[in-house]
Amino acid sequence: MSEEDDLDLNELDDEELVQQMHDDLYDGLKEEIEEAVNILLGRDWAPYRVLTEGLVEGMRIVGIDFRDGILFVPEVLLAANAMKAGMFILRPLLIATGAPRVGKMVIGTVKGDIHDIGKNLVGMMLEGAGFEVIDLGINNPVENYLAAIEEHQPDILGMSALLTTTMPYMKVVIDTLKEKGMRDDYIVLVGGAPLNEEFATAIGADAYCRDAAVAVETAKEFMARKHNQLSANA
Ligand code: B1M
Repeated sequence: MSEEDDLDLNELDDEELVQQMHDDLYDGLKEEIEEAVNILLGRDWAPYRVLTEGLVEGMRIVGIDFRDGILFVPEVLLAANAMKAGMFILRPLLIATGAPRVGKMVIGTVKGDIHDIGKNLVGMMLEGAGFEVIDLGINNPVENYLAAIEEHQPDILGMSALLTTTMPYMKVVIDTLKEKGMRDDYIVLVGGAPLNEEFATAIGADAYCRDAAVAVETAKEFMARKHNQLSANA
């Protein structure tokens, strides 16, 4: 039995445990991640802190070694599965805030792109802030967004892209909304690691959201503006 197998996560202090989570995420160890999340929650860590310091930071490290060719797709998939298992535990805690309904959002990852961890996180955080979230999943062609908008009549359309090759597809969606005369009916928020504010402006989105917390703040801000406009026009 290796030294690793003997490791009792309960015996680690908070800092060591978070460090161990980064290692376990890197190694795609789902059960260890689940255990560590539960231990930190048991030590009264706020779910958002467990998420950001334990999981998101761990995935950032995975991303660096993926970029540098040290980790490959199969390993990163395992890391993603471990991260999702941790998020699954945190989800009900993040969304159970009892916040009043503040708006509705349709969100999905664009066509050609299967990354969904960031989008899922944004969805969770928005639900926690009182938004109703309709998640279209990954690899969405423009038709999916249009159908969801028609069916659910959201206030906000959110799009996620993690690849430089898929981010231009967001413009296809926005241009289609323009062609149909629907663009101004919705707040369009975009996000994903390769994007920035200039890109969001260039494609005609309302705002770029750097992370899930910014997405929540931005969504709330736009909803407040929308309500102010509606009451001014009443
Ligand atoms: Co991929 N991948 N990947 N990958 N992957 C990246 C994105 C990459 C940067 C890695 C690297 O080289 N460093 C690179 C893209 C390079 C580029 O385009 N410039 C890359 C590549 C190249 C690829 C493949 C092409 C690899 C291959 O096959 N050779 C392939 C493409 C598949 C496809 O989509 N067609 C691929 C595949 C995969 C896996 C399947 C193995 C896996 C995805 C599993 C999954 O999502 N279920 C994977 C992963 C995990 C990553 C990295 C390591 C991590 C992404 C992640 O989950 N981050 C990633 C490296 C990186 O991003 N640094 C990488 C954690 C997450 C919390 O952050 O997604 O940024 P993020 O989301 C944030 C914000 O961006 C923002 O808020 C979130 C929460 O704070 N946000 C939004 C995101 N969406 C938003 C939407 C909004 C608002 C905010 O709407 C309003």
